[in-house]
Amino acid sequence: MPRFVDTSPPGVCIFCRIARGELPAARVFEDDLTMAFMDIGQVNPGHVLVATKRHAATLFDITPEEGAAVMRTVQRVAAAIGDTFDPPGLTLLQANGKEGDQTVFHFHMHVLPRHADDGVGLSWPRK
Ligand code: DGP
Repeated sequence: MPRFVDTSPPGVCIFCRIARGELPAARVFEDDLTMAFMDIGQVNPGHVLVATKRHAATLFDITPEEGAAVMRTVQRVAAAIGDTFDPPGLTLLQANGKEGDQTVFHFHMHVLPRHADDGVGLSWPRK
């Protein structure tokens, strides 16, 4: 199974700092294993990240329980995005490794509302 290098210096992972409450974030949901907060970059309005609370760098570092919990939270968040923004489409993205476009090495999934001609294409997640 391929694994990817965690490039974040020990102890300074941004999402661990958000999980500990050391960095501000617009949180929209949390449970025992996961947290959901607005992406600082907002590719489209309502762009949310769902992350594990525990530090796990990539897909290969989460437990099956964390994976299931992340998808439960993704479904909740997607429903809330639907109620709030009523987007006609929704894209999920989960990046692994530098070459896979991962920039924060703490497992997370993007939940992104989509609209016709919103300019989000193959260059996702950056317009
Ligand atoms: P990825 O490239 O898939 O690893 O996504 C990382 C995302 O994390 C990127 O869309 C921007 C977002 N991000 C980076 N730093 C922060 C931060 O300090 N707060 C929040 N809310 N989001 C952040």
